[in-house]
Amino acid sequence: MTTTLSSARSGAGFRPGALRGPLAAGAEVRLVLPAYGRGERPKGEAVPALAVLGRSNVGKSSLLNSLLGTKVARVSQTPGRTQALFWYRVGGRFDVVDCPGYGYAKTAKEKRETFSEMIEELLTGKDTPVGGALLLVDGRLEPQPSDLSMVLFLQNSGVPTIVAATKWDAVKPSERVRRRRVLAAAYETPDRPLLPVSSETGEHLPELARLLRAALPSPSPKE
Ligand SMILES: Nc1nc2c(ncn2[C@@H]2O[C@H](COP(=O)(O)OP(=O)(O)OP(=O)(O)O)[C@@H](O)[C@H]2O)c(=O)[nH]1
Ligand SMILES: [Mg+2]
Repeated sequence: MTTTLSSARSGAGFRPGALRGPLAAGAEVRLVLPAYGRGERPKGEAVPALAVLGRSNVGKSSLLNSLLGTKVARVSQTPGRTQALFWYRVGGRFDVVDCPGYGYAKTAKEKRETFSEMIEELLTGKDTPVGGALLLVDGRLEPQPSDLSMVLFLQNSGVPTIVAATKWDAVKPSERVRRRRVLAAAYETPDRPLLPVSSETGEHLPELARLLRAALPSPSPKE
């Protein structure tokens, strides 16, 4: 299944490179593969990939939609919405992979295990090793054990990682300084930046897009 989303981009009010969709910056975004099983990869020549990771319901699909400026990924109030690894190709240059969330107990055990094997293979596998990870943590909450395990796993696997604290619009201005300090103490290192973001208001999305683009390997000369 391949869905072309150029039609969504050409809607009224779309301005290439504007705040809307700062990661896509006007490029075409296509769903190239929903992967349901281990080892599934988009056909053809591989391009660098960014994995979008985080607990169920943290706001991965929403953030992707805001970063790409499309309604490409399905969003839900119910956790466990994303049930495959969705590979989106941006301008034919790089892939962004929307992953199923971890930590949702109601997803069947077998499915959870398959997802977690698929994510591990995506992050550490030999074919198409991922270029980097965007790890989302809930900006409203104290650091969660599953997120701390994930960040350790990424670190031990040598996957370059950017952490985004989501739903920042829902953190009271009076709590932001303390919250940010706590999150930074848990996740931020000189090599691993942390940015508080909101898909609702667009706060810090241009900065996040810049960091993500910088994390991608530069195109080879033939491009
Ligand atoms: N206030 C606020 N709510 C948000 C934000 N981003 C997402 N949400 C809400 O959080 C819920 C989950 O969003 P999703 O984007 O589906 O989360 P997900 O991480 O993709 O979830 P799974 O696919 O189930 O793992 C939805 O009700 C969103 O409207 C945000 O920036 N601010
Ligand atoms: Mg999702």
